[in-house]
Amino acid sequence: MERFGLVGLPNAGKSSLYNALTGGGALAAPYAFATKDPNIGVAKVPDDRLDRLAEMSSSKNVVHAAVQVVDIGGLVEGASKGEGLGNKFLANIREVDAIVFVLRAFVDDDVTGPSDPLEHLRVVELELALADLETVEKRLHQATRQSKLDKTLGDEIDALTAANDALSDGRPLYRAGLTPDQREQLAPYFLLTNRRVLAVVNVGEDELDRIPEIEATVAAEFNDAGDNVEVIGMCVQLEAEAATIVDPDERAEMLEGFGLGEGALFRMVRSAYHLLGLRTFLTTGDKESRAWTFYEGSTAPQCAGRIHTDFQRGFIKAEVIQWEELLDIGSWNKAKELGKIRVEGKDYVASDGDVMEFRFNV
Ligand SMILES: Nc1nc2c(ncn2[C@@H]2O[C@H](COP(=O)(O)OP(=O)(O)O)[C@@H](O)[C@H]2O)c(=O)[nH]1
Ligand SMILES: [Mg+2]
Repeated sequence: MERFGLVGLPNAGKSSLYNALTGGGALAAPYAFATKDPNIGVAKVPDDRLDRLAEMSSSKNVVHAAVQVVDIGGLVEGASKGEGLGNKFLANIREVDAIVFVLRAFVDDDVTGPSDPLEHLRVVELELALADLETVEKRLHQATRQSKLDKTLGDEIDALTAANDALSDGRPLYRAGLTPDQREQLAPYFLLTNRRVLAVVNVGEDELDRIPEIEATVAAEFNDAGDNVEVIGMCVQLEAEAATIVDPDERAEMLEGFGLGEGALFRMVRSAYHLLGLRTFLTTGDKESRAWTFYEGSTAPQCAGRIHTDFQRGFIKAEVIQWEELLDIGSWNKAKELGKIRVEGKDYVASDGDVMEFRFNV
């Protein structure tokens, strides 16, 4: 399962956000395999398409896609030099697939620390960039030496040099304008900033009407990051309170009451999921409707393998229809009678929102 790590300075609201995502009624997924580590939890990925297909099929069981969320504590100014938890927190970040920055904008005299999200951003980015710089300098030195004998290292050295230039200026790699090739060259080093970032700006409950404005101010700071970064403003405290309300109607009422629509948690999880290159295909029937995660660009057999490795090994064909068309027709059997279900072979590249059934032999 893919992992998101929450990263930010003390008192930014990481643990509150973590609880809202994994502990409350709204998003927490009741998965038996949820780990016992108090800082790792599972959040389900809300998906309206799944809910509607489940209704169409009168499914007894509905299973959402899910992601792991990790509350990574210990980032303080000087962490890259061993302050606070130092390298331990850096190691924890290396293990996640996507980084979620939590940047504080709320003002509260009882909670120590700065309230300027741009100051939070500056410290967080500098610490991560410095940690990456150390890795890149070491490897660049080594690769330059090896290149005297090994002529194949030219592209890697080029990528390392570009990375070194950006990081020396304190600029994270997602802002460095690296080409996809260069990012690929750097992939083996698990650099902290060679990934996409979702930045959550935690706005105070007394400033809800300023959420769009504050979000835009932070987003403007990322104007050199292209589509590597997305910014979402929310009031973590209110979202966390809403998440403890188990009844969906009551929860919606509370969020509406604050003018927060469906709440920002759903949007946040969907954005993070998408930013990671994760996509969803669906299966539906009277027993179960389910959302399955696949990586963008996966073929039909690879999707089948998400369900069971036997499905991938013995793959014969996939029957496919987009969710919306299926919903319009009203049932799988009817869609089949009408000839609307496509038959696809092993080279078919799946699309987000495909409803699929697999034929295989074992
Ligand atoms: N007023 C206010 N306080 C908040 C908000 N979000 C978090 N806090 C408080 O700030 C403190 C630190 O939050 P926490 O989630 O533990 O931050 P962490 O150190 O990043 O894990 C706690 O006392 C929270 O209740 C918010 O949106 N508004
Ligand atoms: Mg915490």
